[in-house]
Amino acid sequence: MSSAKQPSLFESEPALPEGCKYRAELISAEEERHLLGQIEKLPFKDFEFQGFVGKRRVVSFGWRYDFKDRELQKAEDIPPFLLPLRDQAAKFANLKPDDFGHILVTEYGPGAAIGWHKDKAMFDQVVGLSLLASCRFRFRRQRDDGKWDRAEFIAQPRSAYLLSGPSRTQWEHSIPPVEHLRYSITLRSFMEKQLTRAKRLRPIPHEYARDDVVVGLPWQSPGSARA
Ligand SMILES: O=C(O)CCC(=O)C(=O)O
Repeated sequence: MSSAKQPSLFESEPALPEGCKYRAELISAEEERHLLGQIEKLPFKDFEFQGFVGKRRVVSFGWRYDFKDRELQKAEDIPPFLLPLRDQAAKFANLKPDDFGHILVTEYGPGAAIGWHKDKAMFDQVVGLSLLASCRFRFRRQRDDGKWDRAEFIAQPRSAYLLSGPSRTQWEHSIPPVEHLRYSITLRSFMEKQLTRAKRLRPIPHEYARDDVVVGLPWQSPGSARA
């Protein structure tokens, strides 16, 4: 499906936020199997942020955001098996493959979730691919009257979503606990100035790096922050 909106059963169901695009079956079942075969071998690390260990495990490539030093740092090069996917994601997002200088692979074991957050301001466009199992992908944005606009879609295995424009910068997103093992591959482009600045910094070698942050669990009360 190339539209930004999934079929709506109810008139009142909100459309997806502006700048969000969903594409079912971005990759084939065979491509998914191949990716999973390679992903299994990755040295995932428990997601950890300020002493909290989540049920997610992550690996970063290209660049990573260091939450302690609050800056981009060089990570292991993007491995060859992810390059064809990067090409497909770039086409989907109308970008060049090289624009995606950062790729995060996340493993969600049953019960794992990601809390409400926006991606860090240094990132620009975001493409997320889902593998193996589906999840609810939820959006929220607080209105001036304090109430929340909400939207969501089901991210099916092999599908991709794009977050750009307001869906990326104004809306927070979260994924409630998944029932079955799910992997996601998140490709992020950079705001130009941020990457230029990061490149001036001395690259810190990382075999594979931890990344990401939970900002309040999805079932907790609203707290706004950037992840
Ligand atoms: O797993 C996903 O599709 C979402 C990942 C995400 O929101 C993040 O890593 O910031």
